Amino acid sequence: MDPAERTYNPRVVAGTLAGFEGFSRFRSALFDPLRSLLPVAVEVEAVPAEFSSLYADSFRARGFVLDERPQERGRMVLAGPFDQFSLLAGVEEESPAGFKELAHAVAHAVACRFIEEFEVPARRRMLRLGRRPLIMGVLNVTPDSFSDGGWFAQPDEAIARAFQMVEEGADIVDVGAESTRPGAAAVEAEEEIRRLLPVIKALAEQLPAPLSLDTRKSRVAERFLDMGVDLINDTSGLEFDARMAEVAARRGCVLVINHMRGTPRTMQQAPRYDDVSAEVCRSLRERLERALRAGVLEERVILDPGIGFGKRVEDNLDLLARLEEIRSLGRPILIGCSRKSFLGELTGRASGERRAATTATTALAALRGVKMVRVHDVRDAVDALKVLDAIDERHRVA
Ligand code: HH2
Repeated sequence: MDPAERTYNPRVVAGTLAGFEGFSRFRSALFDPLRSLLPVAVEVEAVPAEFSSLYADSFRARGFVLDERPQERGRMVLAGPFDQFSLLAGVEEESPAGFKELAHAVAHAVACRFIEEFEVPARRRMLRLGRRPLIMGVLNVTPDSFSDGGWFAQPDEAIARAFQMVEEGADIVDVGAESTRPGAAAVEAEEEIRRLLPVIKALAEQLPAPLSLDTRKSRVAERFLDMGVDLINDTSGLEFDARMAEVAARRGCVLVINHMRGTPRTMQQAPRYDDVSAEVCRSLRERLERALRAGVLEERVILDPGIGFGKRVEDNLDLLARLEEIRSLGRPILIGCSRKSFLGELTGRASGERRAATTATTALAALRGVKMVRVHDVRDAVDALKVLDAIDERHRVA
């Protein structure tokens, strides 16, 4: 070949570090040469002022790069390749005081961040959460839900809708009888049970998919766990009813802990965060620990950052942009963006016309390692995930 005609055609290809997260060309379950090199940055907070420069020196001595700026607020950011973080799990030195605990916590967070698959034991079956997120279909047996209030308030309609969603590809059906839309009034437990009873009775016996119950009340949870519900989806994140964690522990159900600030009635009254991702992570961590103290098995907990629950549009966007930070808690993530008002604010569309906007969030969630998406329009999510799967398949190493 004439050297003048030769072109080496050099390109940064998908599958190298630049494209590491999206593609798996050089990876397999057993062999992952790039993981060890993967650059990772970890932020920690609440570092005691008197120790921060000692800790920073200890990390530097182990080859980490430190970002000095955030230290004023007790924060520290350290960066290095994945393998270097793994080595922190082996730190044994007791000096400087407290460094060992910090090093172990950091190593744990990094190891958790890259967990790709979870097995979550539900009461009657195992939920396998892998590369493709599971689809949780929404069934509101309420007169007043923000997007579908009253559509399925009659038991027959609700039951038929649940079967239809499973036929369309829903992996789980989430039934709720109390709207948590902003400004909604609380519903008494008796009324919630009255609305749910005929629906759950039929579905627990017949639906060929796990059943989730969206409730904040332990009494309601208990009533329907006895009937065969597999998951409790507590939108208040154990805040509303102090007995909820204990009931979930005793009955051995899966527990979804959702982040909500305030109550549905108050949550949209001037919510404010300095760093929404860090604050939601911290709060979910505390609630996870509360659940564990009550006896809930860690392997049964799913975490949800609570899109729209006491958050401004920019907070929801920040959370979605930084969804992967929550993965450091080591539990699968669920998100629910379906038809929510921030999508209306971004697109100018009414709740019934937010399907395309919702689907964009489903695709994003899948690419960010979310393990479950809660949607009203199941078919849209199924189609979006099929397309992503087909693209991903082209790059997968068996
Ligand atoms: N969103 C809603 C209800 N439950 N549960 C979890 N885990 N995550 C969510 O984002 C979530 C949820 C709100 O949506 P919807 O059920 O459609 O409305 P309403 O509360 O008005 O019934």
